[in-house]
Amino acid sequence: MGFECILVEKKDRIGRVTVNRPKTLNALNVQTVKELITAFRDLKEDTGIGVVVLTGAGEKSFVAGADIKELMELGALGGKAFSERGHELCNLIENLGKPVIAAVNGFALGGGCEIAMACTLRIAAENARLGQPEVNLGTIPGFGGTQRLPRLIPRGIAMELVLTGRVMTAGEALDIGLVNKVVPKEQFAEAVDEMAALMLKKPPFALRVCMEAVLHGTEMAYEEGCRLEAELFALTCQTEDMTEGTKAFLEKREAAFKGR
Ligand code: CO8
Repeated sequence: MGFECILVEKKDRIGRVTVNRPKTLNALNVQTVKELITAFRDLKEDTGIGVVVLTGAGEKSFVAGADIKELMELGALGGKAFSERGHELCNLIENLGKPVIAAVNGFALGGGCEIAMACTLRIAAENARLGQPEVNLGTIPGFGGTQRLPRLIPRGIAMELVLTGRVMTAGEALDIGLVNKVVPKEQFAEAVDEMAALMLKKPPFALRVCMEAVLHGTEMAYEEGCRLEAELFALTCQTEDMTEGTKAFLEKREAAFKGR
């Protein structure tokens, strides 16, 4: 696949996607969003890939938001289409069926913070800065930020962040639960790989249904969520990997999962 704005690498069951527009701090133009959708659709279908890592090129930025030059010229119809494309991408990432780690290596602002929130979890380098500064441009988060932020962190804090556009340090993002971990820059790549390796060892179907239960179950009434959990639990009981996992425990050995 020939891409202009992103890099995709597949190795050792990890798909690595890098937004590659360092001159604009990896801002998302229409082309980048289009390419990300193509890449993530492929990674979803690729059964050889167990975990995906999303990051930004260069030392300074994950994604500094939508490309402000393009935003200026969108108009109402263009704005709606761009926002819908952003939603399509974020929903695709969120429902990929395999863990997606946002390796937040710098600025994750506006659409950048929103894409990071659509990922399964977020590891931030110490220099990362996160926030929803759209209000400073006279607009609002348009890639799901008004919806995902208050689902991830307390609503009052989410409201403050979108109303003030305040940019947070990685440490503050950790304190409010927006990121899972903050790591010194020198250990960042290693920490991301460690997290990917941890999840690659797990049975992929169990990972998939865990994510489904959390993502969809928490959007339902409590009883319905529990029903969904019971159905998904029952499905795992029919897998070879569950037979292997339980057997390995009783035989006091490490399980050898086969993804079946
Ligand atoms: N878009 C386009 N170019 C950008 C962007 C961006 N989002 N961010 C940075 N750049 C460019 C700068 O213009 C600059 O270019 P040049 O060298 O040609 O002047 C280059 O990247 C380097 O940036 P700075 O010189 O500003 O670097 P600093 O280290 O001084 O500052 C900041 C870094 C703080 C990240 C600063 O660049 C900044 O504030 N950027 C904008 C952040 C922002 O507001 N993001 C939100 C954008 S809006 C959005 O994401 C909405 C999403 C939903 C859209 C819905 C569609 C309808």
